[in-house]
Amino acid sequence: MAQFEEVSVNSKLHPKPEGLIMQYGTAGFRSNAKHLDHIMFRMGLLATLRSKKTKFTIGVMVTASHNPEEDNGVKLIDPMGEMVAVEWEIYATQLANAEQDSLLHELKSIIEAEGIDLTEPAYVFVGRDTRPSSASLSQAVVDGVCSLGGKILDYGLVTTPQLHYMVCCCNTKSCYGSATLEGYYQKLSQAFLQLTHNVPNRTDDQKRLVVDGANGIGALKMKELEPFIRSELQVLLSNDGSQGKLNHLCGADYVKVQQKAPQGVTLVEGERCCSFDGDADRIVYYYTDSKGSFHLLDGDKIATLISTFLKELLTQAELNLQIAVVQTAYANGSSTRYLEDIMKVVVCCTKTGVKHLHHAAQKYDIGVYFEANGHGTVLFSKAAHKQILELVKDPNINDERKHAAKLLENTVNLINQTVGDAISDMMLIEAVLAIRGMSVQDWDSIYTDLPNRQLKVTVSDRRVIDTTDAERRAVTPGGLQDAIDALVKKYKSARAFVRPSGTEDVVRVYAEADSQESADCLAHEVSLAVHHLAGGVGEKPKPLH
Ligand code: NG1
Ligand code: ZN
Repeated sequence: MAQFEEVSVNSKLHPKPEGLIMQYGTAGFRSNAKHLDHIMFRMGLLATLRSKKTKFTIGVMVTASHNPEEDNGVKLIDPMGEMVAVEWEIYATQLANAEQDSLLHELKSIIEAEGIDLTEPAYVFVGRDTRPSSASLSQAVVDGVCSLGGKILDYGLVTTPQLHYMVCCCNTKSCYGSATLEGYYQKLSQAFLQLTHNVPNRTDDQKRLVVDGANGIGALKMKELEPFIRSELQVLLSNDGSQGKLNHLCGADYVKVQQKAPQGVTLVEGERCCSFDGDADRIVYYYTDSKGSFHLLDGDKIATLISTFLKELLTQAELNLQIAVVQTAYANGSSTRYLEDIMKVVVCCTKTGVKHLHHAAQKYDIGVYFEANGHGTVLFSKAAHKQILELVKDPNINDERKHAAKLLENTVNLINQTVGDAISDMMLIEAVLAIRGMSVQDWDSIYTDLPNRQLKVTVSDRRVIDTTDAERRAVTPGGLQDAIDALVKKYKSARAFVRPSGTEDVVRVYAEADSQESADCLAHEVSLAVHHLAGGVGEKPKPLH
């Protein structure tokens, strides 16, 4: 067939370095940008097949999120804006690793296994972040799509969640919104303004927010959004990409892991600040208190704020909908305890990676999911959304119920339900704080985080670590879990676990305990156990103090 001929010719322009093996991981493919050209071309091919198979538009986002600027990556977006189905992750890996002369064979075997009719049309949306390598890599995706006769809409520079949003809008025939940047800003900002504009007594201080754009795409998009929301929120943008390097000493990952303010942000006592990551699908908040201590409000605090707000609204609206919070093993123990014991909310724990949280959240009327690192959103089931809309229109209910229903309706419109979205989450958090008249300190004091520490250990093959129980226990290598259990016993209120990263070639170690010193010691001791029992490479991990 002519199409295969074209694939064959064009793939030679995007050759695979022989022997290079890559895995479609927690967030697609990620590595140094110089290894990715062939991967991009092939993901263009795969997205085209996925579109032909599903008869929907598929998205391809070129980004490496919070990784260093030199890296890049790619992930596929399924029709409703969710991460691509797991079975197709396997095809992605097969296609990516096929040597040049077996690419067509691999492609044909996917077509056959899925019974794909190549005469079906295919539509692919492409987007990219601000990395220097992203423009040429996204062109490689375009080449792949065109080689199989697919049609492209290239959105150019967009945040990851914006591209997810576009895909969902397109495939719902604009029911979710219009598939343009203007449409995205209009929908979200209107919901935000409706939530906030009637809130009494908001001072200028309360309307001000410092935003660290990580020198990335989020900063560009905040500039575009700003005129829409100016009347209710004054955004002070730093790390806007005009000088600094992407994610370098700034951004949500830096702030969360280092537990300190990013470069370029001078903390003023009590002033609310937030940081986006490199593709603006994560957000964390922070402030400094009168003693100059740094306070981080991460994904767990965000989930708590939002779920508490929603639960109150459901009570006021007299709506009987089940709300649940989905977390991962990285959720701070204090947050889980607060949600379960005080808020009486259902909490469930899944494996790391947004797709796991997203799927778990879909099981509830309202599923609030956040990773501790600040990636998250809220999902409303179709039935829940319908009940909210019916209540808003019901002429026979009192003002309090109507008001609560209206707030719920605007919350549904404000949140990007396709995936975690720093811009959308930021506006929802700002709206909730305004409506509830809370300062950032009030929010922070809902519960106190247990001190914690995250470390990385390099091992020769991180796949030797296999886990169970939502990654909270290591099954292999033998003896590792027993060693961790023995170490945890030495400390008060302690917990620790290890898992292989899906985005970096390291093993991650997490520990929490009743003091920072204990958390640090425990994390270090667990790192030593990993180094010793799981094939550590190089020097033994050094103590933190
Ligand atoms: P890995 O590298 O698998 O730990 C990291 C984050 C995930 C997720 C992905 C994708 C932590 C501990 N892990 O995954 O939560 O966000 O990146 O970006 O933050
Ligand atoms: Zn990201």
